[in-house]
Amino acid sequence: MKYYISAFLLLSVFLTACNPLKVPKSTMNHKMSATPTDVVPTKSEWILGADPPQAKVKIPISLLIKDSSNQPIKSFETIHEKKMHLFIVSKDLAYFSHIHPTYKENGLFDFTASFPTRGDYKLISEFTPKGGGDSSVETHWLQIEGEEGTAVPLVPDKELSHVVEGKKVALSFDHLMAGKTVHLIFTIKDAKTNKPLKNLQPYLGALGHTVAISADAEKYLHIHPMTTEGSGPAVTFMTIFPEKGLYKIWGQFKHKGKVFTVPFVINVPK
Ligand SMILES: [Cu+2]
Repeated sequence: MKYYISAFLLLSVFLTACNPLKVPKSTMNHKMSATPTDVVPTKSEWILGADPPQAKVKIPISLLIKDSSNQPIKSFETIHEKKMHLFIVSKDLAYFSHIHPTYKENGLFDFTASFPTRGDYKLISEFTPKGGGDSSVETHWLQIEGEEGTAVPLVPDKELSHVVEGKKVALSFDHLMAGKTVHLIFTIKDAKTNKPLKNLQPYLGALGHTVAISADAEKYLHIHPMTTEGSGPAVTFMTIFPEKGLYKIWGQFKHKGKVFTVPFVINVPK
């Protein structure tokens, strides 16, 4: 099997528990001799430009990335066209945002974010210090004041098909089980005509990006497609869900110059 990865490799992926569970790049390049994950240990300092931070207001936020001896890390690899990818989710996972902080200097990244309602939000930053083989992740919980929203319960989708911005997106799996390699297949059609979309465009250097976060927001997976070729209608991703339970998944794709995001809630069995 082309995409087979060994038990040894799975083990090495699990050992990086605090980092995104991802398949090492060498496997993504379809080589069988996968190198173990190579993550540079980091620390972070999050600096808020508002105290207390309020909902519905643009808040400047800085993020300082340091090495394990508290020195700023100064250079970063450009991965998928950016030096840092940052995801913001609300505690109930109803809110999702994917942004790209600006690198200033001396380990400092800047961005602004506005939060829809009062509550707790998790900020998940992903970056690769120069020379690191795999990405490092730094996260931060942020408490936002202001108007209360309505908490949305996380319920598994009855049907794995959603219409978003005129696209009908279906999600399927080959073998969904915790701790096992799974292929996620997104199939994208035009919602009106039901015709498969064959002209998807690369978004940030890949045909799509998928993020999966566990119900408690503790487990984070950033998944890229199996190949860099193709343009739809099917886009296949491979990952390993570390534990059973509920996960929310956001698939992001680009069509006619516009990025669209399609969320799913799934229950991963043991
Ligand atoms: Cu990104």
